[in-house]
Amino acid sequence: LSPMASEKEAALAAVPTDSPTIFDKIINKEIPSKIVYEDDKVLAFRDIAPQAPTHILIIPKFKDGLTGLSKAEERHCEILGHLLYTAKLIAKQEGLDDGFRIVINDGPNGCQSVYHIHVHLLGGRQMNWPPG
Ligand code: IU
Repeated sequence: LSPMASEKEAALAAVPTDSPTIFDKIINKEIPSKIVYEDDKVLAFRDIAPQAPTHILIIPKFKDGLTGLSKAEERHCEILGHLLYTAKLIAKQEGLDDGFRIVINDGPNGCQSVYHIHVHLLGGRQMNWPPG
């Protein structure tokens, strides 16, 4: 299986849940990750299966029901904006001056495998469109 196929399989096997996920363990530093940015609201770390030279996940420290974008409520607008603004700051920090890609996978069709909202920041190579 290509890495992309196995990620799709992981996504299709994932059960949407509001329970804690592996990302809570990363936030609590119970399991190690390569953290590139952190403040009181968000954490950003390198994806363990990078799909580009730069592949970083940006997540809220407090999920607050935001398992995925499809669960967003008006109260989440501030954290959603903060996640995107953080992506921009990290893109700059990573030297992605020629551009980058932001992805939020949602649900089985979107290939979401971890039910704690996360923004993918991908860069360092030419991206393609349409996506797979
Ligand atoms: P997705 O949008 O839910 O498909 O993305 C989940 C990502 O989390 C995926 O790119 C994984 O490689 C990544 N990831 C990780 O970085 N660390 C982990 O312990 C696990 C998944 I599980």
